[in-house]
Amino acid sequence: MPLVHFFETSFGRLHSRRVLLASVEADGVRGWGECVAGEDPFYSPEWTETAWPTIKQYLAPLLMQAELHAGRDCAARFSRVRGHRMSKAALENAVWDAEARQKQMPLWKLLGGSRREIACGVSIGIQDSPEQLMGKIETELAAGYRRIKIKVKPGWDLKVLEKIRSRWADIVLSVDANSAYTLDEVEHLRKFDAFHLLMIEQPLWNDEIYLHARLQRAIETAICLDESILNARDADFALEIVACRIINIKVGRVGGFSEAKKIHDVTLRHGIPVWCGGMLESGVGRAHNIALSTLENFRLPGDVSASKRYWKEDIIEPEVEVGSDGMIAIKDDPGTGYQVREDLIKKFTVREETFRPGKS
Ligand code: OSB
Ligand code: MG
Repeated sequence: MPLVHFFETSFGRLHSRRVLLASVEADGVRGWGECVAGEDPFYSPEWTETAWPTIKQYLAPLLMQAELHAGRDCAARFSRVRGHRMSKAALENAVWDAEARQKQMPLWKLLGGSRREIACGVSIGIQDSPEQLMGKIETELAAGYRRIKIKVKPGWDLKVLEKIRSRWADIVLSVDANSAYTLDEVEHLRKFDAFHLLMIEQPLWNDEIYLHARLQRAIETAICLDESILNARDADFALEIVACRIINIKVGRVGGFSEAKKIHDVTLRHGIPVWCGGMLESGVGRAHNIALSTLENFRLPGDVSASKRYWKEDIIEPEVEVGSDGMIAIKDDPGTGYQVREDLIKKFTVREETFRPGKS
C-alpha cells in the first residue's frame, strides 16, 4: 500500500508498506490481526520475510493444535517459540477480535478498557527541509492533533527544534530518535532540555535499558522507551531503575494484547503514564491500537492518527477519523467497530496461504 507521504526515520525513508494480515475463522466469525513487522530488519530483527515462515511453520500449527477459547490463551501456546513477537501478535490479536465478535461485544470492553474517546498525536518523519517540516506541523496542528512528535537524528535535531519552538512556544512537543545517539553524546542530549519536550523517545541503543537510566539521571527531559521494552519484565525493570519516565506500548512489539495489558498494569503500579505507539498500520492494526488505548493508563496522546494521513484508501470501513478536537470517538459495535474491506484486501494481495486444523 503506497503511503500518502514518505516516512523517514533515523534508519531510512519508506514510500510504501507491505502489510501482512492474519485472519482467523472460528465458529462462523472472522477476526483480523496485523503483523506490524517492517519491510526491513531495521526497527526490529523481525521483518516481513521472517514473519511469513514463522507463522507458517510454527505459530499457525501451534494455534490450531487444540481447541481455543479466548485471545488470552494464545500466548501460552506460542511460548515455545522465542521472540517473533510481531508474528505472534498478528495471530493473537486476530483471535481476540474473533472472540469479541463472537461474544457480540466491543473489543475495547473485552480488553478491559473504559475510555469513550482517546487523544491523538502525530509522528512526523524527517523531511527534505526544515521548511517542509514546519508546513507539516502547521497542517497537523490545524487538524487538531494534541501532540506533535518529530523524528530526530544527529544533524536533524537542535536547529529544527529551535525553529519549531520559536514559532510554537507552547505546543506539546516530543522527539523520537529510534536509537540514533550514544552515551558519548550526553552533553548534546542535555541541550534538548531547553525545548521543554514532553519526552525523548528511545535515544540510545534499541536493546539497552540500563544505560538509559544513566542518561535519564543526566538530563531533565523524560525518556520514553519504545524499542527496548519487549515484555512486562522489561517494563518493570526499566521503571525500577528509572531508565525512563514514560513507556510507549506497541501491541506488535510486545507480542499481542495479553502482554500489552500486562505492561499497562506494571506502569499503573509504578504510577507512570503510557501511550500507544504506531507502526504505520493499515486500518486493521489501527483499529486494534484504538481499542487498546481505551485502557485507563493510556494518559498521553498516542501515535494513533487518521487513516487519511497514511492511505488514499484504507482497508477498513469507516476509515479512522479524528475530530477537530484531536480525539477519536470509541465505537460500541462488536469487535473493533470497524469492518474489514475484504474486496480491497483481495485487490492488494500478492501472497496468501490458508491453514486448517489437522494439517500443517
Ligand atoms: O519508533 O515509533 C516509532 C513508525 C515505524 C517504526 C517505528 C516508529 C514509527 C512511528 C510512526 O513513529 C507512528 C505512526 O504514525 O504509526
Ligand atoms: Mg518510537
